[in-house]
Amino acid sequence: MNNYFFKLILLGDSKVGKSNILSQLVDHRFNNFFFKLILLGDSKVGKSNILSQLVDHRFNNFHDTTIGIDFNIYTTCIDDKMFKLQIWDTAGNDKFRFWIRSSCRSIVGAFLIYDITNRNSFMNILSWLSDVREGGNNDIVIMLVGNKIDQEEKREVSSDEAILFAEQNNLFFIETSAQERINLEQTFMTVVMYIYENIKRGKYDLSNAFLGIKVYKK
Ligand SMILES: Nc1nc2c(ncn2[C@@H]2O[C@H](COP(=O)(O)OP(=O)(O)O)[C@@H](O)[C@H]2O)c(=O)[nH]1
Ligand SMILES: [Mg+2]
Repeated sequence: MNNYFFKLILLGDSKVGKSNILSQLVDHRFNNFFFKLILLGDSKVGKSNILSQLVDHRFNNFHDTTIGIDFNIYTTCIDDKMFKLQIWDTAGNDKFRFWIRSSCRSIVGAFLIYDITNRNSFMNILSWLSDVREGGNNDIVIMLVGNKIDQEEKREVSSDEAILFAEQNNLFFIETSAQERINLEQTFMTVVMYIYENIKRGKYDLSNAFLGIKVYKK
């Protein structure tokens, strides 16, 4: 439980040490990989709660409007490797759309989230997808996420329909409940493992600063 939330920014020339100041402040652990990911989707589909449940096991019954764009850090382990995920949470309204679109530029993975009890939020996935495909790099890994499966009786989007959409658009697909903490780790692990496999297969040009991946050498 936090009493206050302050939003601060680090500014300065490239290579003055901004990122290192932040990572040493937030976590002192050694990481092997750093991935930059983004959560997209209409307002109120549950993006901020998916992130806060994943990172802090915290669920908020009220919709707390995300200010523009925000991020949280989640650290996970596969085999003997540490992965630091910087996960960007966005406000789903049009006021911030330009900002969100330009943020997609340096992202390696995106989660397109809709609310299974709100058909409109599913219909809008197509425009979130075009933001990612137009703004992001070609190799971006994308997962379609149907949230709020604890509200089965109010469901407006069938799993079959979403699976078909995911297949047609070459997306991973999963259904979650932020409230009940269902499938949250699996959602992120699926994408992280796929990116990790791509790195091992040499699919990425790791010298590209806009790739959204950093590989740390010991
Ligand atoms: N029943 C249910 N409600 C949820 C779930 N996830 C989020 N909510 C609720 O949906 C509303 C919007 O959630 P929020 O995370 O702020 O959505 P955002 O605008 O996409 O960040 C809040 O009232 C949450 O309590 C879920 O998995 N199940
Ligand atoms: Mg939010």
